[in-house]
Amino acid sequence: MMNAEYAVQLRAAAEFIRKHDDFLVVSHVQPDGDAAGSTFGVAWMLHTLGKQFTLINEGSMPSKYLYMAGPHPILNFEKTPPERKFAAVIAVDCADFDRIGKVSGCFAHEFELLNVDHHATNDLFGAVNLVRADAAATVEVLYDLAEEMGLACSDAWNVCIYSGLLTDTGGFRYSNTSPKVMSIAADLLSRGVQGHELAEKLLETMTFPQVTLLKSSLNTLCFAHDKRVAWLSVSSDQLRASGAASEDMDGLVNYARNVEGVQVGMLFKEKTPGVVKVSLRSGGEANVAEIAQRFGGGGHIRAAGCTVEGTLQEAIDRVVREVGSALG
Ligand SMILES: [Mn+2]
Repeated sequence: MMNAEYAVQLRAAAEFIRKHDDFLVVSHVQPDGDAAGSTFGVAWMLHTLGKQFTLINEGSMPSKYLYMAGPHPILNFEKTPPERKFAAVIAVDCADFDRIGKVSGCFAHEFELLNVDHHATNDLFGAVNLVRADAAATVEVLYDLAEEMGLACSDAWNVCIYSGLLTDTGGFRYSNTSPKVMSIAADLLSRGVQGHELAEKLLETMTFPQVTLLKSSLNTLCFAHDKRVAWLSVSSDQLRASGAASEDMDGLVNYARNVEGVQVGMLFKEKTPGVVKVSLRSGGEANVAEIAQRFGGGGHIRAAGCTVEGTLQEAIDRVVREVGSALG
C-alpha cells in the first residue's frame, strides 16, 4: 500500500530527475553501506538515463564499498574539492542538511535539492523531498523511484540496492526487515544478485586491524550492577596499535549489549586525552536516550550516545554509576 502523499513525492522526484542534467550526488559524512549503495544506485540510474553527474562526499568513501562504483569515481571533498558549483543536487540518506557536511560548499547560489531518505527525523530540507520513514533503507526508496520512472535497471544497480538493504537491516535481522524488504530482496536475487557474496563482503569479513581491535577491546569487557550493565573501552593507544580506523569501532558495543541478562551495553572510546565518547545500547526496557541526555547527549530509546570529559576510567565510573541509578 502506498499513501497518496508518497505517490506525489515519487512523481515530483521523477520530474526533478527528468528536468535536470548535470547533478551533484552526495550522501552523509562517514558513509555506511546504505549511503554508499544509494549514492552509487543514483549514479547507475542517472547513467541509464544518459545524464551528467558528479559524486562527492565530505571524506573518503570506505574502499569496501567501491565495488558498487563501476566507472563512477567519487570525489573526496577534503582532498579534491571541485572547482565548480552545482545547481541540481541529490542528497541521499541524510536526515538533515548538516549531514551533507562541507560538500554544501559547492552548491550554486540558487541550487535545487532532491532529498531522498528514510529517517523518521528527516526535516524535509529539500526543494523536493522523497522520504518514506517506514522504509528500511534509502535504497528501498530508490527501488520505488526506479519503478515510478519505469527504469530498466542494470545488474550493477541491483547490487547497490541489495547492499543497502543488507547493511541497514543488519543482514535482514533488525525490526525494519519488513515483508516489503524481503520481497525486494527476493526480486533482486531472482535477477541474479549473489546475496551470499555480498553478505560475506559486507557483514562477515573482518580486516586484520578490525580483528586486532576486537581482540584487545574484548579484554576490557567489564560488568556491574548484577551483570545488568556491561561495557568495553578503547583507548587512543589501543586504537593506534591495532591500525584500525575509528569506523571499525562501530559494532563493538554489541559485544557488551548482546550478553544474556545485560540491560545496558556501552562502549567508551577515548577520542583525545580527556575526551571520551560513549555509545549506549539498551538490550530491553532501559531508555538509554534519557541516560545520555544527563551527560548532554541524546539519541533513540535503544541507541544513544554522549561525550564525557575526563580520563577513560573517570568517564566509565561516572556513566556506570548513572546507569546503575537509572536501572534502580
Ligand atoms: Mn540508511
